[in-house]
Amino acid sequence: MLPTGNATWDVSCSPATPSDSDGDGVPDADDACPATVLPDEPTNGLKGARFSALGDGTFDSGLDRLDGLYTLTDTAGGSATDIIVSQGLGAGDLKFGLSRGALEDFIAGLASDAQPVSRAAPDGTISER
Ligand SMILES: [Ca+2]
Ligand SMILES: [Ca+2]
Repeated sequence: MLPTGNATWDVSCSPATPSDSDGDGVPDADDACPATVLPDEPTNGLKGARFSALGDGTFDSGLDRLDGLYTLTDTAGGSATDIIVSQGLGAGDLKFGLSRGALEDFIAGLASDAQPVSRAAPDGTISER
């Protein structure tokens, strides 16, 4: 049986899906490049181990075996063009795709910017000797 009497409820709802302004699959709150244009295509076509972002959230390369190895989640929503521009990379990257080294450097830079994980105990206590 339900309790009787007056009860108040304080309920707030958040949207079912967070907004993703550029539609790259990475929510705005997590998107390092919130104005990504997809797909980004190098002007002269992909060459070898160079990458560009497709519309499906993965990176394509000039080598079939590397296709899909990296995703827009890995780059926090940054396309090859976003990364080339933000890192001030050369015209060669725009012509032939982002080099694998530059792509991996960008991803590594994102990881090092991450906030340190809190080590507080779940109940908030701090044990002392
Ligand atoms: Ca996004
Ligand atoms: Ca983005």
